[in-house]
Amino acid sequence: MKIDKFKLRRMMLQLKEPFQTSFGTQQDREFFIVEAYSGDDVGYGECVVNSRPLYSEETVKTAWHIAEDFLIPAIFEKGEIHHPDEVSELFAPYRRNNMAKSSVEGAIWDLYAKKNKVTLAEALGGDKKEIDVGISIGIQESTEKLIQTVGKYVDEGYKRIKIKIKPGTDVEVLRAVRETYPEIAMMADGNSAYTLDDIETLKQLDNLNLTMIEQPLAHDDIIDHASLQKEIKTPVCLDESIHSLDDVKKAVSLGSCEIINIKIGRVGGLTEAKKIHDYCEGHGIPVWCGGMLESGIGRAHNIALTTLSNFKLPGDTAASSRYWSEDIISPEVTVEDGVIHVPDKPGIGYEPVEELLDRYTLEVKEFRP
Ligand code: OSB
Ligand code: MG
Repeated sequence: MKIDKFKLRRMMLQLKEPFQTSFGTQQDREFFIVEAYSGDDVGYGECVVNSRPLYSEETVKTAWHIAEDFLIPAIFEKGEIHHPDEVSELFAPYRRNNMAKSSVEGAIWDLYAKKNKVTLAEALGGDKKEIDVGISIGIQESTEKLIQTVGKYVDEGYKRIKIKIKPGTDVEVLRAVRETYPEIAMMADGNSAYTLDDIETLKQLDNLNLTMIEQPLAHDDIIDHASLQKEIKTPVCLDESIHSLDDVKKAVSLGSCEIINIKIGRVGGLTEAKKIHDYCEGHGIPVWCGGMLESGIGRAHNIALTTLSNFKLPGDTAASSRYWSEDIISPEVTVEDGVIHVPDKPGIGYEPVEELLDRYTLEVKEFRP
């Protein structure tokens, strides 16, 4: 297939409630959408980047720049694309900028699936008809509020509750939740806020029967995480430290983690995500799909990826209504009894609504060969 046109849309949605992590609080959700046009078909990708470089080094501006000035021209220069796996090869000479790469590659994956009249899940090789989902809860103003919030999502059926922690808002808070809900699958995400100096605190988490602890130590570390994993029985899960299959191989060989969180944007796209999935499957490392507070478009990509067999643990892909009073796709993503039914329409399987896209678009730019 040949791409006739790309359209980038910078968008702004408002989260229903602020989302607080150890690195900051977010209410505005600025991001951009990539539309890839070919004949009568359009493929959609989402750049899951943030306005500020707090989670990773990329921002909306840097990712747009990389997409506009390097990635889109590389696609036009190549001309014919036979399979989306060619895209990550084409982008490989450009270092990092994974969220930018993933957004363009994602639009091409959707387009490819639509042209071949298969679902994105099928194009990736996934065959689950429904996927188990959990939810990620931000740091709350009080323990009572947290317990109440956990209760709401447990009642809604979410299969695993993730709670954000930071130094000072961790052991006591999690213990209170555990006492209230002795049975739930519960985990904590430190978003790199701890160091090995906090080892005593991290060891106390070991008594709370957590499914895992996600990225407690530095965003670029796999050495200290290996030391930590030797000291605790709770599985360590890496998020921020993993940008590629090579990173995974090193982390697994060092024993830095027992579980991997795969985010399509963080690893540079679906092709790399699938490689990581396959490698982990062969090495007995379960994976799950992380989230970046996506709009419906990014959410649809996450759902398709999660249909692969080694996504053995519930991910962070919650319902549209958990984030937005109005999502930009039809139908919205819904969760029933902790599962999402995988759509059976070609491509991402949810239709972006033109009128809603326009309503939340701040800036549009089109590119032709
Ligand atoms: O660390 O997984 C994370 C959101 C933004 C940045 C980083 C993270 C998160 C989440 C939310 O945990 C996941 C979601 O609900 O999309
Ligand atoms: Mg995380």
